[in-house]
Amino acid sequence: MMIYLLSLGSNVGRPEANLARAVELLRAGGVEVVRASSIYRTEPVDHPGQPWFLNQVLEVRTALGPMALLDLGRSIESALKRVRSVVKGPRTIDIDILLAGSLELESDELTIPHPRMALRNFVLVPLAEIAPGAVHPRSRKTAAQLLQECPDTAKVEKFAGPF
Ligand code: PH2
Ligand code: MG
Ligand code: MG
Repeated sequence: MMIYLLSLGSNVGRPEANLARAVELLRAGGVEVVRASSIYRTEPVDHPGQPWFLNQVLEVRTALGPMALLDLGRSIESALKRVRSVVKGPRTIDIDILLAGSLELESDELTIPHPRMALRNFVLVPLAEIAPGAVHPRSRKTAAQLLQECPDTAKVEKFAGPF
């Protein structure tokens, strides 16, 4: 079994329902949700002028390897009718793999740890809520440390939870 930390984000349609549906579809795909963070309302980064997001982080346990989990995430993104029109633009659901224990992986399709996770409050706030001691294998810093040192100034507000 593998433990992963996943980041979910949505800012199109009904974001809260999209997050819930994504969790349901992950479970149906053989993924056990161990912990779910609160849901946060977050100011968009990288591509301003789009609606604010809802973001959540999940700690999950599954027999799926990283590529199989990536495929499941993509199939859920398709099921929720994600349209890739603008890079880093609005989406019904985005499912990103942040961490997979001490695993480091770099391929054309997938990089673990997620290359931008340490730069984003919308990732680090929910991550540090449920897994403050999770270690980033490259920097060897914990999620709590990464959050303290994060230069991002985009706003992150509690929307719902803790669950
Ligand atoms: N995702 C992005 C780009 N910008 N901003 C917020 N607040 N939340 C996101 O999930 C997000 C983003 C690309 O994946
Ligand atoms: Mg993303
Ligand atoms: Mg993504």
